[in-house]
Amino acid sequence: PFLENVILHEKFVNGTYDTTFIDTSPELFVFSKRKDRGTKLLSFLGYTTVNGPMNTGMEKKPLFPSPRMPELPETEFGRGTKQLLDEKGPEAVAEWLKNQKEVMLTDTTFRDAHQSLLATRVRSKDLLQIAEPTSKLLPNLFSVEMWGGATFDVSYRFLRENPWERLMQLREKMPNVMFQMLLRASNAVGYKNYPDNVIEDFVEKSASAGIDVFRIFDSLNWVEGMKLAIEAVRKQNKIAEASMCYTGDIMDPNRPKYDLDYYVNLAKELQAAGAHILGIKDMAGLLKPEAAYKLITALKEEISIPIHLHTHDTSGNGIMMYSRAVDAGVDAVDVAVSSVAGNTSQPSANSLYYALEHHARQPDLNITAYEELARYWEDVRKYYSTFESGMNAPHTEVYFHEMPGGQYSNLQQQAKAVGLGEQWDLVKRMYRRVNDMFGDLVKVTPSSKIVGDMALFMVQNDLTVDDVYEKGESLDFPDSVVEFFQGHIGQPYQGFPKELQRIILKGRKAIEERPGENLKDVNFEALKEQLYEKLDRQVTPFEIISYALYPKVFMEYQEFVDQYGDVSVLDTPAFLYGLRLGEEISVEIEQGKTLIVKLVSIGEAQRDGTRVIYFELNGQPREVVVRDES
Ligand code: 3PY
Ligand code: ZN
Repeated sequence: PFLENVILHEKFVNGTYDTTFIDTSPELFVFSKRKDRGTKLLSFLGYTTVNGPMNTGMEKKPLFPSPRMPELPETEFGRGTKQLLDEKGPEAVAEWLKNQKEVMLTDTTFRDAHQSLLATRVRSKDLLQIAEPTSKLLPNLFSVEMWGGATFDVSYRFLRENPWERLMQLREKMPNVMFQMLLRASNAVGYKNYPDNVIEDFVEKSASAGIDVFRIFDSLNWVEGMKLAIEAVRKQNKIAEASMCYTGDIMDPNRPKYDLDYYVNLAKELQAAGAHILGIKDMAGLLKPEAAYKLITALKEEISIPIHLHTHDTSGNGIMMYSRAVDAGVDAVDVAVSSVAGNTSQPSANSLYYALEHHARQPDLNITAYEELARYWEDVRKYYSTFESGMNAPHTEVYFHEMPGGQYSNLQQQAKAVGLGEQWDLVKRMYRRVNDMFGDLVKVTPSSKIVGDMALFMVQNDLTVDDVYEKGESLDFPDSVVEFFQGHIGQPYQGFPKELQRIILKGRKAIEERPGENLKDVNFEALKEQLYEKLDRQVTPFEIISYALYPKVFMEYQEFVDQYGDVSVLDTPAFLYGLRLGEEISVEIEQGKTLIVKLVSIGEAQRDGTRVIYFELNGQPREVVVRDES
């Protein structure tokens, strides 16, 4: 904020400052609060105009047509599963689900689809605009998955918006269908184990802000690590969908670790732990059609709760797999609107509808509505093209590397960032080798990140598996790998490979108990005081839990808002690319209050790395100084 104050200072901008400038300008230390909302927004627009969507420099802003909106029926919201849950409770919903003849659908467009295709970058504005049509056109959905996973972190970190506001605003616009989130059990929406009372509080806040179905998983399928989260959800009278993550191949006799018995036993344990619904989380899309048939058939015989199946369509076999799962009696499956479906995302709702035509269990949905929603998403997806992974055809190699749909583009970015972009194929092969070396793991956030970190480490340092065993004593392994072998994210099925554990830990202590048992409860009152001091204002309970989960990310977000204001009001092209020369946009900063912003010109780069950007704000000339990061 100090730099921003300095470079926006009139004397500085006009070049009339001298060496006493800082000493004689106390206003420099009155941080950005004095800036009005218009100036803040111009500073942001100037910055993003100059630095582009990835902070890699000015990019030519493409012309985006306004997204095509579906025709909105002039009807009330149809009654949906939300009403059923609120009136009758979670057991009744589970019973109802089991009794449906048709396969029920969860639409993941608002969460996993864009987490998997667009690095989770879809902004609230684009979700809110289509929320009411979605809710009115698709009242028969089982649920809408719209939160959790990476959406929490990315909202604050990259989109600079408040994830709680997203949840609450969507809730207002979608009152009839249950909202679903992905909860990483004791890792909540983060990458590490949190103290028990943080998990309990986070679940309570999420439920009160609008979440109905919690899909809970542990990244090692360690039931011990899931029980607390399951209990916390049950306490809120919401639906605990405890999930087992699918890895390996139950049909492959050479891969006996994760066989049919393994999953059946796991499902029974989850049922006993209090699951209302069993989730099967096929996060990489490894479940093949005949395996799905066999798995669901066996589970239907062995457990009494309904089964909800999630997959990623990376291989291109998603629809065929769902078709076999439907034959075997799966109760619900996850799909996305067709234009953001397929590849690393979920299978297409539209395709499944037609694939099951004349099948007794064809989903009951308004296909015309889905086609209209697909047009909207086709247009919105273009905004975010810079975040696409480049995978645009079926990718059966996933059966080999087993990387989750949500990780693929992420790890690819990470590889590029450390200069391994050209060696991506090698990184993928190494990912599998690391998996095997680590004892064949379930790979999903955060265990997938640990495997990815190790793979990058080995490729970067030109190491083979033998090297790790032979030279391991002198290698400085990534922190996430060390913590994993210490047991800090839980215990893998059949334990750690002992010799490797010894090499990696170098005498550090490993635990076998639940990590949460060793973590002291967070003192929320003390956190509240701390935040009050830091922010100099009253804080909400939602802010306190966000700070408990992501202290650094949360504080950076606050600093950002201090400096630039609420940028969630901008349309996405302006948010990502800024303005074209001469372009004029209107921004509604609050109801009834609109700013008209025009970009007039961009000054030359200064020696200090800044530029002056000339705007018109409501017809008045205004200029801001921004840092050119390129
Ligand atoms: C997440 O944890 O974010 C996932 O989507 C895992 O598949
Ligand atoms: Zn997923």
